[in-house]
Amino acid sequence: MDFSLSEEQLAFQATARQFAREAMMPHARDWDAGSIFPVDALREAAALGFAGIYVRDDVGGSNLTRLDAALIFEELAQGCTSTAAYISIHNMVAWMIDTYGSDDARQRFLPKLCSMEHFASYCLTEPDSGSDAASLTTKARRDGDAYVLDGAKAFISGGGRSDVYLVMARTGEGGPRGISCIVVEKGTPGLSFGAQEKKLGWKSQPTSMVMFENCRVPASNLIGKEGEGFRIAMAGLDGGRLNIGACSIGGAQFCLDRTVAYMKERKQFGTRLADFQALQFRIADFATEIEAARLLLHRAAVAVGDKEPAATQLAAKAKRLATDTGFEVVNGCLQLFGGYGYLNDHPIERVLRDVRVHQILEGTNEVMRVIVSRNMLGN
Ligand code: FAD
Ligand code: 2MC
Repeated sequence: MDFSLSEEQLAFQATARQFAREAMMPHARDWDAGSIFPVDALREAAALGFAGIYVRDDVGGSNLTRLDAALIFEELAQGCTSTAAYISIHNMVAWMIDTYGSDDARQRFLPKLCSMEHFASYCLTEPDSGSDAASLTTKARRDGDAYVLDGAKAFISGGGRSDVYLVMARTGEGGPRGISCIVVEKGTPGLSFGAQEKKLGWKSQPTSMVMFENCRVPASNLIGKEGEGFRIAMAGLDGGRLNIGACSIGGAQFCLDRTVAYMKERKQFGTRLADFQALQFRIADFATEIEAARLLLHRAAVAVGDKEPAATQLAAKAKRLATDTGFEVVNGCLQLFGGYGYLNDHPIERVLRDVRVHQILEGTNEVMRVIVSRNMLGN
């Protein structure tokens, strides 16, 4: 086992850190307060190679590994957790098209996704199909050289703003084997959007329903083969779950660093917070838990990258641990800031609102436990 990072990894980790500090951190509060989707900053991130991190380079991708991506997302999340998480979803879609799409689809969609001239959304969840994703009912009917989609997707990140919607739709039998993965481009007649959802966090990215009514797209927009859509969606999520975990760890590290500095300054009972052993022990535990979650995440990232048989299990374990740890650490840091932690003068309450949803989306943490325990019990 080699726990050291290569020269190259250290270099793009430093690039991501610098970008997060200079181009994201100073604006994150305004993006949150104004629900601003920061298009210019996103395109700057893309110019650094962060929009197609593990997409092949012939279409503008960076051709890096899953571990590289985890390093990058941990840094970006320190700048703005919500915006980093959107970049993660965009990367998931780009990877799915790169890995399973035809050459024609790769050439049509990926260059503009890698530069973020176009933004992407991942459309799996429906109003009546959340954790039980294979029960989805959005239909795609083959009609000559087209698919015609009817149905609705719920909670779609980037909804209304994205240019490319990667939609899991039913083309065949009930259950996971009747699902296909199809690109729908913004502007297609029959594609429409619900109102923007009002959320606790993740405010720098829009979320809405995405509706299809007699929505006709070229048959060449099919990604992979008919009936492979569920497996493609799950394979995408194996990587997405790693990145969401990395975003939680980044958010937690950001808050812990600020808390340590605050404890050295803030005095009560004539002494610094840093001198209370009860509080010293708490930050020791936070640092230990972050390190443990990060290690498992990196282990899972290698497993997903190398397509190890245990990859899905490890990704589920890592997502569960990293997002639970992230939330607990950020919440603990807020406590150490006392009343000031609750005010939006400090960034901790924003990060708390942003990381909370990581325990729910890309598979709830209960679903992560379903994945892990099913494998243990053979259920
Ligand atoms: P449900 O599935 O109804 O679950 C309700 C509760 O029951 C949860 O606590 C769940 O863990 C628990 N539960 C369900 N089944 C089991 C079980 N078998 N065992 C134990 N507990 C169980 N989806 C997309 O496709 N694309 C997106 O871009 C996207 N972005 C999102 C952005 C935000 C801000 C949010 C909030 C959600 C987003 N989602 C997106 C949807 C998200 O993935 C779902 O909310 C999530 O998968 C849970 O589905 P649900 O909300 O229908 O909850
Ligand atoms: N990679 C490849 N294939 C996979 C896979 C994976 N990680 N996981 C499952 N499959 C295959 C599996 O092998 C099976 O294939 P086959 O039909 O050839 O036998 C098929 O998919 C069906 O698998 P299951 O029998 O395990 O399916 P089940 O219906 O029991 O569901 C479960 C499994 C609960 C794990 C899945 O429905 C799930 O992950 N639910 C959570 C949904 C979710 O994560 N939503 C996130 C939406 S995106 C989001 O929130 C964003 C913010 C972007």
